[in-house]
Amino acid sequence: MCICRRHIAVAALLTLTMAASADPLTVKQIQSNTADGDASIYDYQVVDCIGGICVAKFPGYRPRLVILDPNETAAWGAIQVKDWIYPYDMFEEVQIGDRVSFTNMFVEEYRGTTFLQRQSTYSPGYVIESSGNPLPPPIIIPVSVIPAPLYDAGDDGWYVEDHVAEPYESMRLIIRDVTVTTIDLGKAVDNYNLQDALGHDCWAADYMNTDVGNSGYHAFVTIGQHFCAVAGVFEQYKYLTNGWDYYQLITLDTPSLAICGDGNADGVADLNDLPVCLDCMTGPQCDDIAGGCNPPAWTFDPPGLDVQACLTMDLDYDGDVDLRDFATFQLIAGL
Ligand SMILES: [Ca+2]
Ligand SMILES: [Ca+2]
Ligand SMILES: [Ca+2]
Ligand SMILES: [Ca+2]
Repeated sequence: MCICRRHIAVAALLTLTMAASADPLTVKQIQSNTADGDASIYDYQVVDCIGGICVAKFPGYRPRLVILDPNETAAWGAIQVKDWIYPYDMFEEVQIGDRVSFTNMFVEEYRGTTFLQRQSTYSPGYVIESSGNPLPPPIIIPVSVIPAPLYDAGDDGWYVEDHVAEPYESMRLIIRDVTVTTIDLGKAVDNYNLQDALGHDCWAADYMNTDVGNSGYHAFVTIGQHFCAVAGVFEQYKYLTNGWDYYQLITLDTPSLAICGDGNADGVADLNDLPVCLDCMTGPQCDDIAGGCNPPAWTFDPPGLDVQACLTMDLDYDGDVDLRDFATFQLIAGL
């Protein structure tokens, strides 16, 4: 992806002439105040931001942090922050689990996703407030909330019907019980369609996935593959003059693609996954609540295990890992 010259020129101009003057904004204020349900009204402005916890990092063309406000974990709570200044010391210094605040950040709507962009004049532009904070768990949402785009034969384009998914932009999401039905979709021909048991579709991609390399799909992504859960950072890609407006769930690593019963994320459910199944067994605290746990078992999964690891073991999708799941695990794993 390249940045158009106009953006660079405007950003350069703003760095010379603008500094944030109002009170610091929350991530939610930047994201949720939109003109059209999508683009932030702060686009092209320079703002201070209270920030949040770094929950992911992506060392791409312009390295970026994914920041989640721990007080806004249900919606509108996340934003990506681009480090525009070589040698990218903000990106290098900020670690996952750091709480970070920002000053004099240029708000940029780029291809449908809202970014904060670090500026040189007001460097460093960020303060690491604390480190080692627990990461708010990704939120589980229905596939129907993040619908795939629809094909428009009139101009050979793919567009979402509306921007109902916008509140989840840049948040870490989990969808459950989905199957790969199509690949090679989207602008970069790297999207795949995930369909849930009710027939709802959404798009995903693996370009941030650390276990994939520079391009292509994770090895688990093949047509017909079912996942107990798929986790990722949610993004929009919009390029209306070229026929695109869609949202995509970007997986981050192998455990993001959680195959049922495959607790150790090696692609096979077998005896080697039994320890994860036992670790995730939630015991009697979940047994007396109809429909499973409240809160669900994955919110108190064992330290050192990804949320997705326990989701590989909730084989009836009811929020817990109990003896019924264990019985199914035995079947899947051939024990
Ligand atoms: Ca957007
Ligand atoms: Ca946005
Ligand atoms: Ca396994
Ligand atoms: Ca269960």
